[in-house]
Amino acid sequence: MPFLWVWDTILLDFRAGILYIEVLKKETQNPLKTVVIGDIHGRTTWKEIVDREQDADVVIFMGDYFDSRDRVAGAKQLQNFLDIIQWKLDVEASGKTEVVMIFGNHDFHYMPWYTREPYSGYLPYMAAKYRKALVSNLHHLTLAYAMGEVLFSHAGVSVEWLNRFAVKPDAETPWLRLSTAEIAKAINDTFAQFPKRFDFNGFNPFGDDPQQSPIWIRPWALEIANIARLSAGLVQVFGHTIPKDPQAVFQKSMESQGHKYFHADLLSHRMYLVLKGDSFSLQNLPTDYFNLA
Ligand SMILES: [Mn+2]
Repeated sequence: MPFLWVWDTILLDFRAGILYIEVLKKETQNPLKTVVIGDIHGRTTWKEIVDREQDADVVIFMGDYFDSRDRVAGAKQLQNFLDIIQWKLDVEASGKTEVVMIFGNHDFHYMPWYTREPYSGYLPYMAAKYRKALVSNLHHLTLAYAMGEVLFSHAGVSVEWLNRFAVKPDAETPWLRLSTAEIAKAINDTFAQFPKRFDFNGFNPFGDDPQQSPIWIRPWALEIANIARLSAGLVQVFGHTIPKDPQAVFQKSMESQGHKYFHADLLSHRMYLVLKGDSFSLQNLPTDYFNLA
């Protein structure tokens, strides 16, 4: 029955056509929305962001929950961290939003294994309380998070640090050939087994050193370390370093021909990043007239 066969095929193709268009429509109309919140440092600005962005599918905190830059009292910093944890538990229980909390260098010096000199903002009289809060909530924190080809970490991931310090699934495969998810897993496995490998290393006092760790490296060192040595499609999002001119830095990231690097330490500018599908945008919070610096 050639006619029916042809008819059937057309119908099937037609059905497949409709299905394809529908799937495509769904993806372009309602892509995954990810909201990226910069380094906290005791600030409650994250509450304004999550209030505005209630349709977010994923909310990512870039770390550094402690060590205020604007004299937020220690007890308030602690409460703010616990508020973030509680909010994470609440929205995750609702099933609508996934919350990712990245671990930063200003959280690292309160951990039990840390034996070196603490750095700026450290509060000795709060250290035991912060340590307890961090240790008991460590399962909520992560060093690296992969979403497709986008890799989130506090400061950025350098292949030089990976080569020297990371627990690698197999020694034969170069990092260039590993997926973003495999890189994130290697980083998190390293933290679970050898947390001290995230310590400050290298010679530049500011951290601008290509072998510096994912909680310490600065953008310049990160970019030069990775050229042609990590997958060209990799996009990295990091906090840790406040860009002076967020708009200009964002524009430069958008126009980059190689790896793309997005700066997300934007809370002090009252800004944050949104990733919808695979397109990034820079968002402004309304001016806070009660707290103008
Ligand atoms: Mn930092």
